[in-house]
Amino acid sequence: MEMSGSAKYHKGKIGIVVSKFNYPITRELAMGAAATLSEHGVPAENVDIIWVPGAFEIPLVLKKMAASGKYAGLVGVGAVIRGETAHFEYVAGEAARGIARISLEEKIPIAFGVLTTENVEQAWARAGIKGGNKGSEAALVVLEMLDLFNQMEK
Ligand code: INI
Repeated sequence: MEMSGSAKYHKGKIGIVVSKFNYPITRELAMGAAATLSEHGVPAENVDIIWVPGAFEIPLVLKKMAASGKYAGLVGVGAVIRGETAHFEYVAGEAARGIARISLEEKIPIAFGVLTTENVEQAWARAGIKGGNKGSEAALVVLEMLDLFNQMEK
């Protein structure tokens, strides 16, 4: 995904909430997110990574982190794979709805880095093995949104 290239870190902590379900795909997404934050100058001590059981649990932990007031922005990463579950729609839908709602409620950027794919091959293709890493893209979106908020305050 092309970004402005201007995204840079300003202040505050960034949290990454990552689901264990479909590990090690989700590990690659979380590492992609953390690497991108580091590349853009976010010090490692300002990045918290928290593991949750599945994508369904991501919003609750994001909510607690956002409500703590300690975080400038958050990233939720996970992998929901249709081929392996009958309740794909519920898990993916609740993760997306929950993340969107918390971002609006708490007024901080929270990027949706949860893969929703038909099969494991598609998930790996979006986890950085063949190029794009959705966790990395999600982290960049948070930095770009923080830049935007900074501009809007001027
Ligand atoms: N959680 C995922 O993150 N990805 C999945 O593909 C998935 N599947 O296949 O079911 C999944 N299920 C677990 C779910 O997120 C919750 O942990 C569980 O329903 C308990 O609340």
